[in-house]
This record gives sequence, structure tokens and C-alpha cells, in this order.
Amino acid sequence: MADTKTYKIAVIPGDGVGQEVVPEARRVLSRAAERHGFQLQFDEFDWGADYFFRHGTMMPPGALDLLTPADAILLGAVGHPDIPDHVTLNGLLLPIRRAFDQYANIRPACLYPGVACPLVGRKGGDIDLVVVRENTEGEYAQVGGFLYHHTPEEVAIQTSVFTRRGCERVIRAAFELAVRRNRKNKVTSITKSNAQGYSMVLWDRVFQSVAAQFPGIRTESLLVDAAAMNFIRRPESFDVVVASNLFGDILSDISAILVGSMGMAASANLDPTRRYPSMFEPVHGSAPDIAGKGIVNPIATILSAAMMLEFLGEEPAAREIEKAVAATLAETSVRTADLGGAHSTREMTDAILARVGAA
Ligand code: GGG
Repeated sequence: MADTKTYKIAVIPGDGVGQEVVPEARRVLSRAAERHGFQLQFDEFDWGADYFFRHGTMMPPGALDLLTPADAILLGAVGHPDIPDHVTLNGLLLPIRRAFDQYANIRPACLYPGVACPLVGRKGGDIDLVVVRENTEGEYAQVGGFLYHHTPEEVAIQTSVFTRRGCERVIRAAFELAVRRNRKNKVTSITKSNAQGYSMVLWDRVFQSVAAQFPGIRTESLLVDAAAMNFIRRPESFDVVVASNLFGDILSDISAILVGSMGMAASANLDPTRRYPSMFEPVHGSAPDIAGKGIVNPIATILSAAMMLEFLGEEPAAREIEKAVAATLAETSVRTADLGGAHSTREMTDAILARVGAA
């Protein structure tokens, strides 16, 4: 008899609601594994704000070495009201993305039947786009410094880093995704190259050269301000949208709210070469305002877990989870507060679990 396939999953619940959504995603993952005949070996790490209060760092020295053997990483959220956000983000999330070369941050936004869209006249299925965000350089490269620190003459310099290689590989990942999706066969590139005449002009040039290798894919180039407007005005016209680290971060919050809630926005930080483990996380942060109340929507993390299974090659299990989420949303009787209901995090997961494999 063939050995049962076992995947090693490093789990970092992190802070705030991360502690609540990750156990729910694990319940769904375990059910999917049981149904589809593979095993998941979870290895949990208590890194984040509480670790910071005890040790002065968000994760221990050698943390990345501990993650390296994993097949994938499942992350909850990072952030705490008593720690500056740049400390939490640069102490955990960004180092993992960079060290493991997770250069493509995939952020889908799909308007599910049964979910209200804040835009008038849009119904389920009308919006189905993916933001592909460059994830290792650009505006988040953390290159810069202070001069005359903490004096009235203080100067801060923050340099964006755009490499030809970095632009090329994420733009290529976006085109390949458009081919795989086979939906509108369109990639939209976002820059601000009228104002940023070096970095984003390089991006525009690289976009044109990669586009030439995908003649079956239509292209569009938008300045980020026009893109923000058009996400609201004509969201149905987008398919795959590729953007720099900062612009992708901002636009994917807009697309998340257009399809109902940040509580449903999933994401994958991919190293498409598979040299390092990829990381899967809800787009939302630690949400201290609702943390500990048991009311956070677990769907973003559950859908991120489904993206993880798909990346690991367990497509049928991933599709089953997505269908269970879609069926639960379409049925409309179970809703967390972000969707206008009063059900708990656990009740939302229970409703999804009840539908896993039911379709
Ligand atoms: N779910 C991960 C999380 O806590 N995200 C909060 C955040 O600030 N993210 C910034 C980013 O994705 O670059």
C-alpha cells in the first residue's frame, strides 16, 4: 500500500484575532485531509506580540531555520496596540516573505452569491479579480535611514527598490495566472510612472516585454489613482491586476471590501519556484477592536488554507472547501458581524464544515 502523503505545516497564529481564526482553519484543514486521504502535521510557533513582550523580538534568532523544513506556513495576524506597527510588520511578516523569496502575493476578490456588495447593482459573480502584489522589494524594501535622529532637523529617507528581475518575475506570475484562470484573459498593470520616472518606468518597460510573450492575454496599464477609481466604477472589468508592494497592498484592501468584507479576503505569499515554503494568511490584521470576542469572520483564513492545499497539489480538497464556503454564504442564514449577522466565529466554521463534501 502506498504511504499516506504527509505535509508539514508551520503554524503561526500570531496576534489578536489571528489566535481565533487559525484554529478554525485547522479544523477545516483536518476535515479536508481526512476526506482526501492525506495527513497534515502541524507545528505551531508562539511568535508575535506576546513573544515580543517576553523576549524583545517578534520571533527568536534562528526562527527562519525552524520554518525552512515546512511544506507551507499558515499565518494568522500580526499587530498589537502597544507595539508600533512597523516593529511587528518588520519583525515577523516581512522578514519571512523576503527570506523565503515569496515574491508573488496573490489576493483574490470574488463576490459570492448571497453577499451584499457595497456598490449598487452588483450581484454574486459580477466581481472576480485577483491582485498580484510584488512582495519582496518595491516600497517595502526597508532601505533608508534617519539623519539627525530625534532632533528638530531630523531627516528620514526611504528608498523604493525596483529590480528588473523583481519586476519581471512577478509580472510573469501574473500573466501565467491569467492563462490558468482562463476567464477574461486580461492583465492590468498598475504604476505611477508619470510621477515616479525611474522605478515605475522600468516596471512599465518590463510589463511590455513580458506581455509580448503572452499574445493571448489582453493588457491594460493604469496609474494607481485611476485604478483606485476604476476598482469602484468598473470592478467587473478586471481579471488579474499586477502591482508593486505598496500599490498592491492598498488596491487589495479596496477589492476586499468591494466583495463584502476584509473578513473574507484570503492571500498566498508564493515562492513559485518552490525553493522555500510559501505562506498563506488572511489579508486582515490582528483587529484588536474585536479580538477575544469570538466574533471574527474565519472565512479569510479558511480560504487561505484552501489556497495552501491547492499550492500543495491537493486541488480536490481545496475546491471542496471553497464550495463549502460558497454554499454557506449563498444560504445566508449564518453570518458573522462583518456580514451583518450575529453568529460566532465557531458557528460560521461549523456551518462551513457541515457543507464540506456535501456538494
Ligand atoms: N494577516 C497578516 C497580517 O497581520 N496583516 C497585517 C498587515 O499589516 N499586513 C501588511 C502587509 O500585508 O504587508
